[in-house]
Amino acid sequence: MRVNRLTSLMFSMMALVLFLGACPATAQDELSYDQYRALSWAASRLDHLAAFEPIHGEAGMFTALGERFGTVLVFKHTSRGAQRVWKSNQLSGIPNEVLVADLSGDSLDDALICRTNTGKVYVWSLEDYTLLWESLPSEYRNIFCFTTMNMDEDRANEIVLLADNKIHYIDGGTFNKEWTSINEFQGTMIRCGDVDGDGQMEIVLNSGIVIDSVSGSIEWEEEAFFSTIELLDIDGDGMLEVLTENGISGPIKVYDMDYGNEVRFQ
Ligand SMILES: [Ca+2]
Ligand SMILES: [Ca+2]
Ligand SMILES: [Ca+2]
Ligand SMILES: [Ca+2]
Repeated sequence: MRVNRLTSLMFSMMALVLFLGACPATAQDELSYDQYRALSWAASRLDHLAAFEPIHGEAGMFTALGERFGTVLVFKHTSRGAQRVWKSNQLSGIPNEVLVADLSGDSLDDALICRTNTGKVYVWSLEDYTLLWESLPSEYRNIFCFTTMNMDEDRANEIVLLADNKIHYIDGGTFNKEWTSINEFQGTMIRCGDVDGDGQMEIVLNSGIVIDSVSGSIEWEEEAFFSTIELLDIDGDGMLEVLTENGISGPIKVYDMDYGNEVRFQ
């Protein structure tokens, strides 16, 4: 009787050990708030660094770094430190920007995207870092900036590029080029959103141009944008404002495009 009880206790303990071993994340791996904030902060400030949550809900956080010797690296960060988990093949050119994005359109990040100084775009799966797509070597000479947004009817988000002075949409599911603007534009930062509340997407460039996403015609021009732009509904009216500031210092300007004016908060 006593032996039986001992045996069942041993089995229970073995089951507990197996159960704990099967749990991939332990509370000890979770980043502290300060660690999490430091990573998020650096990733939001640096074009060459992108941060993303583990896609299967494990503890910690990942960063992707486009380094100047021509590769992209992925690190896993937990409270115990950082560990390199992936390195790309040698890319054509030096990374200018890395982005983590949802291309499938289900609001979950699934892709790591990089543009290089030789006009190449690379897309890797966040699941296993397999190369999903790369642009042809001679397709673009210069990519000035890029972003992702759903620009058309299908669910997949598009990669939106300003390359060789034209705007291009690349479908995030098929990687077919779906649209190229006829007009030429300049800019070093690009954002997409419905900034005038008409239900249609606009493209905003930091050169101060707001472009209709269907016709490619200029809807609004303002020479006084600064180097950095972001689109955000800052006043809660349900419409995006254009927030612009210099990369280093100086004031911020907020533009309300449905009035076509800078906003002065009262
Ligand atoms: Ca997705
Ligand atoms: Ca789409
Ligand atoms: Ca609009
Ligand atoms: Ca607003």
